[in-house]
Amino acid sequence: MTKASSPHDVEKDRRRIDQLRDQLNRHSYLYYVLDNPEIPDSEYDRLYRELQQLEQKYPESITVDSPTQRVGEQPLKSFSQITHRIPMLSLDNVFSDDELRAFFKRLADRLELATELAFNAEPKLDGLAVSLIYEHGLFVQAATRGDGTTGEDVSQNVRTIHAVPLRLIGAGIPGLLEVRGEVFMPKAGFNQLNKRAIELGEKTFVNPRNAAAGSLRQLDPKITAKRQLAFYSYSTGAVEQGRLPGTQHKVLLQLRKWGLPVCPEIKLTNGVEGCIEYYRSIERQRDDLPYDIDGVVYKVNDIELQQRLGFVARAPRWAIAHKFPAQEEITSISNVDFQVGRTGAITPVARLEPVFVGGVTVSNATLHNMDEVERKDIRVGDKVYIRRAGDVIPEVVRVVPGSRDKKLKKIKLPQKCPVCGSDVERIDGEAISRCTGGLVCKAQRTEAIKHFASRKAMDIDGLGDKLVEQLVAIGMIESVVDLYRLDTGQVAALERMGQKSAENLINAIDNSREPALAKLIYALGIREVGEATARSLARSFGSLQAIIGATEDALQQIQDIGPVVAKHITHFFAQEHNQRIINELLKEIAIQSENVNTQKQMLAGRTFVITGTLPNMTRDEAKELLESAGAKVSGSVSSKTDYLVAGEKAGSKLAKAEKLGVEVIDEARLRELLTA
Ligand code: 9MJ
Repeated sequence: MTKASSPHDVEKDRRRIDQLRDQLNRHSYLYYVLDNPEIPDSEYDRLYRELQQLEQKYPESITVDSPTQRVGEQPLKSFSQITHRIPMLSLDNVFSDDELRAFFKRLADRLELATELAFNAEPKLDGLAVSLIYEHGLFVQAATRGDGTTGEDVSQNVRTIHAVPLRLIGAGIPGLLEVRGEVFMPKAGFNQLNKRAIELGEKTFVNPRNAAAGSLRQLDPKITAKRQLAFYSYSTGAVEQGRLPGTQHKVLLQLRKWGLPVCPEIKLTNGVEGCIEYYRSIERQRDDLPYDIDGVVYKVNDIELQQRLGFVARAPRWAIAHKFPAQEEITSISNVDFQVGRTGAITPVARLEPVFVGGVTVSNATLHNMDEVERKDIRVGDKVYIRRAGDVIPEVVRVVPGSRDKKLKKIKLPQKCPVCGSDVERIDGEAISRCTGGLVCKAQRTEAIKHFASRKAMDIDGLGDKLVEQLVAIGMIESVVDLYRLDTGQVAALERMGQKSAENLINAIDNSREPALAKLIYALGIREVGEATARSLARSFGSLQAIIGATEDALQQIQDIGPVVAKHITHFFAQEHNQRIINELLKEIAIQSENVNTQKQMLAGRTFVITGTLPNMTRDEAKELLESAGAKVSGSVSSKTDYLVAGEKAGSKLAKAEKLGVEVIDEARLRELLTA
């Protein structure tokens, strides 16, 4: 039997409810707005459960701004329409520095200003514009932009977004405040959502923007609540019973103080040159940012000047979006070929009608593997979206819906290797099909030689991909051993080759005759043996003979080597043609001796991230030094990072490290750590 609560206990519980609600809201603020959490997620969850339990006991104490009240019970039948108090505008675009300069000139002429104008520069988030209404600090409504005049009431769904505060904090909050901003899905949440969709055989979203839109337009808020949506504020609409600061920048800082999230990358800049500098800096950071952007926005900072400038049609004269070159374009597939890689992997490649995308002309795009071709139902002749982001290989994203006007044939995997005619096999459960020809296959041989010569392997300067293809095509080399048997005269006789370049090439080949063991192992191109594994093998076994003789069990004793990699290694050395090539190769080269595990692993267990340009070494060199001292080198900063090595032009990683309190060191300090 439960004991009846005394009035004293009830009072205590109610105080605890208030306290928990405030604490949880504060921790959300620290997490979403300041990006500076004080407690781990598990502690947040514990406080949340405690509040939930107490609220169940005292339902009359539940307030609408309680963090437990984000997800409503009832799915909607449809969204109702909301007329915006002040129309929500869109932005005009420019795509080049010249167009931007013309925009600035129009501004200066209109304002008759001689001095440089100040602008607030902001990343242009690729999500959905929404308007949030706060009455006396309490969240009461959210609407989509719609056609700018009327939008849809998505209050139930926006409530589920943890970054959106249900109650504002601090002083001077207007009686009515309309906050405008972008609801978006961070890249991590998008990748996770699509990964799950693929696992469940469901349809994937084509990009984070569509995923955000699809999630916000759910009639059932429980579905929206499961999607990782975020929100950044970028302007205000209606304001009553209160005042806002007089510049765009200060308004955003004020919103942040009231508990609303604002993009951390906003910046005050001056004049056109300041804006262009900002554009370049954000463009450099683009791939590292945790969310998708499609450009930057500049807004005249002074609100009085904004008012003087006014609007044209549906866009303000005082703001402009400076867009990045489109990363997605439409073109058509003229053919599909199958390329054979170093390990025999057969990749379908789409030949395209050339299209300008992401700043370059693209005429080939990867289709990854046959599972992807099936899933996206891509056929020759289809109109497709091509995507090229950063340095990533262009890919076919999807067929343009409704564009297929005739019966196009499905793409079939060839049963024989298109290069050597050997059988093609596909291991059950793997997405990749492979040519079984091994080094009999000219394509595999060519790729193996390219890899062998590459910078991180034997580093043969001047022996680029094209030259390797040429040498293999005319039969001058069949394997890597033949490289060491070339002479200057032969090479000089090649097309587009002179005596001097031939001499340089032969010198570069000669310079690679004394490789470090780790480099040689990596250069052999054993499946799934990357640089780090090659280094571990070299360090643990000390000689090529010891590695060749190692059993799978012995190999698995090494860090990072599991049963699959161990099998690839023993399989590689068991192949007769590989044995033959290694024996021949050893007549041509002399492997530098390796000190087995004698090097002190003084940085074992430490995780480093390297960013920016270091004064005296490349990032690869720094990585190599760190790894040989036992450290782990990671690509992104997290709470697990011990040190960020930052050089010049360090970007978002530096900002993130500072935020997380990760120790930031320079090259000099890195050297100290390495020699300590
Ligand atoms: C985005 N999409 O990030 C505006 N936007 O301002 C920013 N959009 C905007 N500002 C006025 N940062 C209308 C739209």
